[in-house]
Amino acid sequence: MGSSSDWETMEHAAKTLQELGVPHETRVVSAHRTPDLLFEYAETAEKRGIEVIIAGAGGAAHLPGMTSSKTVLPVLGVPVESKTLKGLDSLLSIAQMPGGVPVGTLAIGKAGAINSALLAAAILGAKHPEIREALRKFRAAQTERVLANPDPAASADLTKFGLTSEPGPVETALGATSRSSKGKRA
Ligand code: RP5
Repeated sequence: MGSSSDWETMEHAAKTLQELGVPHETRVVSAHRTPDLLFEYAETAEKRGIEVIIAGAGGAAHLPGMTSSKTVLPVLGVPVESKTLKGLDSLLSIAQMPGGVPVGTLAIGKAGAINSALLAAAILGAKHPEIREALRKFRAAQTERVLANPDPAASADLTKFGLTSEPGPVETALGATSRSSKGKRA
């Protein structure tokens, strides 16, 4: 990532990689403040056994593009949300690479960070079956969680609105309708 201030976002990538059991390292490498370190990091990554690089940066976010220019490893870019332009600057800086040097660009912020890890796992899964299986399990568990909680209102804290979970007149009426027109409601 370009700055330690990006960690709040990029920790979601690290946590997701950890959950999937993907070995990884996390580093602050700035395209603007430590350009020599960036070149060294990108140039030596392949030799060190790194297979995918996730680069998160904000504002005039040159890190992912410059990293990609110095390696043929896949580089995934996460646009970190900036204060002034809400990450639109980061998104465009990372996504709008000229033809020839690609950066796989994810969504702005936390969602992009999580998805960068999932996409990295999908890429690594072609070579490492255990990572592909971990990804399959992650997706199945996610589907299960959604199916197990179809009604957010059922688990909402109604007491903060001065309500109880006892059915009110409208719900009772709906229940009566439901019973009287059996089979018509989902
Ligand atoms: C970028 O500038 C970093 O990726 C960060 O998102 C942004 C601001 O950096 P700091 O000023 O917080 O270090 O290079």
